[in-house]
Amino acid sequence: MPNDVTNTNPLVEGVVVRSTGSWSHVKTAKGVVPSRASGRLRLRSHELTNPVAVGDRVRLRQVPDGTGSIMHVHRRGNYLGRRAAGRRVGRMQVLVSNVDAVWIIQSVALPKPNSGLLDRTLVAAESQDITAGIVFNKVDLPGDVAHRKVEKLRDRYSILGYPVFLTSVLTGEGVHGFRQELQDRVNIFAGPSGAGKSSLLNLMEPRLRLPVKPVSLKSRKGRHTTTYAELLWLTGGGAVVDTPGVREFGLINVPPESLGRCFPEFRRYLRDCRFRNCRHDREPGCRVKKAMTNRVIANQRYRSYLRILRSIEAGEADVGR
Ligand SMILES: Nc1nc2c(ncn2[C@@H]2O[C@H](COP(=O)(O)OP(=O)(O)OP(=O)(O)O)[C@@H](O)[C@H]2O)c(=O)[nH]1
Ligand SMILES: [Mg+2]
Ligand SMILES: [Zn+2]
Repeated sequence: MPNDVTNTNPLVEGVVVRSTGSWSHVKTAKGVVPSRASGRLRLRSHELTNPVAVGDRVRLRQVPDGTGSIMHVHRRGNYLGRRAAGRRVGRMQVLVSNVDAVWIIQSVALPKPNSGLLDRTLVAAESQDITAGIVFNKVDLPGDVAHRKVEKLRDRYSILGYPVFLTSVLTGEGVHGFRQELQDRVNIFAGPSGAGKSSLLNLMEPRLRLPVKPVSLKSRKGRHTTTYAELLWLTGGGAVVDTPGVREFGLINVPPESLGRCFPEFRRYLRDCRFRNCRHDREPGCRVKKAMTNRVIANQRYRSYLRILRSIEAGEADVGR
């Protein structure tokens, strides 16, 4: 914390466009100001690992050395957040705030699709009423089995109303249609490392020159090339937040009784369950379960729901221990 911050330094409004640990870049009317959260702000936000996230609208005090001290974060319209991993478990890591659309980018292979990660990210978006969509990238890669799997996934999710794009950075297939969806919105690219989030952005906006790295052939996983979240402007309007790849997406701030609402295909049945607080698990008279038995709700999605429910219930039990 710079000690030359005084009340006489000017206050400026801005938007956080990059977040790297303790430093945030804030775009103001006078340019980008590297800034840190004020001590008071850091103290007050003990339940977050990052009191300031990309997308936040903030008020900062300018310091003569050209940096800023973030005094206030304006109320977030929404956020995409996950349970922080490691020692900070139990706290929330906000990946981005004030977004219009979350895009979950996965790949046909290298790394292969992960529907658990997909469903969890969708739940995080749904819990905040953020529009979500899915991209399966690298359709140029060979492999009949992999392609059939992706086609099944496309059908499973597009029937729920999620836009699904099949793209290739190598051939350009599908990229134009996807690019149109991004226009004039603030978007976030989320997904596992190596799926091609930064590559897609480079293809759409070559001037960005974001670093990309080949997937490890040994582990068949990405190498965590993007190391911080950054808001990047699109030509003609709109923006994308490129994020570091995630291995897992722990949910936080999603109470077990509201998880069903985060599954769009469950919603029409929720009112008809016998019990108002039905968790659609072992309760008698559960309409969601009946719809699953009647194959109106996909078995995979219901199983995914149960897995997420169990993990949230286990997380709940952690509290106060
Ligand atoms: N064959 C093929 N390779 C691709 C495609 N898109 C990206 N790649 C390759 O996949 C690797 C990983 O791409 P990145 O763009 O770094 O992936 P990322 O999702 O940004 O990864 P992180 O930053 O680690 O989260 C690079 O070697 C890319 O060249 C594609 O459509 N087809
Ligand atoms: Mg990247
Ligand atoms: Zn039920």
